[in-house]
Amino acid sequence: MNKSQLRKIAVFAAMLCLGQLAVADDSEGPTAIINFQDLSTGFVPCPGCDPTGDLAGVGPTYSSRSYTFSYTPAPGEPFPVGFAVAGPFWPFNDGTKALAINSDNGSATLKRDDGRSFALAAIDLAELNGPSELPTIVLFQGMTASGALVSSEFTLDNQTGFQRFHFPDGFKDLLYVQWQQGNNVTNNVHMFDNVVVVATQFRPRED
Ligand SMILES: [Ca+2]
Ligand SMILES: [Ca+2]
Repeated sequence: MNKSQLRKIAVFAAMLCLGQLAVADDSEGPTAIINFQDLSTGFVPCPGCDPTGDLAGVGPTYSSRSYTFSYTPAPGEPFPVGFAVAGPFWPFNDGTKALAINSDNGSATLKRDDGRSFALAAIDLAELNGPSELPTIVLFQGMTASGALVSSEFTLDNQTGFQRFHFPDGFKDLLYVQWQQGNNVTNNVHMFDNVVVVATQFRPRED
C-alpha cells in the first residue's frame, strides 16, 4: 500500500468520525441530497396541453437543507430572470424536477447558509432543451476555506435525460461553488438535480 492510498484511508476515517459527530449535532446528518422536489410549476398535464408549460420561474435564490443557490445575472442582463424549475413533464426532463439557470450566461453560486465549508460530491446534469448541435459543457469552480481554487468540467452525452457526475477529491472544504449556464452560441444550456453535499465543518455543541 502506497502513501497515497494510506492518506486516502486516513481521510476517509476522519470523515467517518466527523460524520458521527455530525449525527450528534444535526438530526439530518452531514450529507444532503438537494432534489428540488418541493418546487412546483403549477402545470397540470391534460390531453393536448403543451408540456413546455411545465417550466416556471423560481426567483433569484433557492434554499434547501441549509444550503442556498444564488443566481448571478448574465453580464448586461437588464431584467434578471433567476432560476427556473423544470417539472416532470418538461419534454427534455425524465420525470423529476430540476433547477436551471434561466438565462444564457447567468451563473449559480452554491453556499452553506451558515457560511461554513462543505464538500460537493456529485450532481446530475441534463440538456435543458434536449440534444443540440452544440456541446453541453459545465465548468464548476470552487474556493476552499484556505483560498485554493478548484475546478472540474463535465461534458454531457447530448441525449435527453440526466447523467450523474462525481466531483474530484479537491471539492471539499469549500466556501462556495459557482458555475455558468451555456451561452447557446458555443455551449448548450443545462439543468441540474440531486446535488450531493456533505457538511465537513460543524457548529460546536455550545452554539
Ligand atoms: Ca429532482
Ligand atoms: Ca443527457
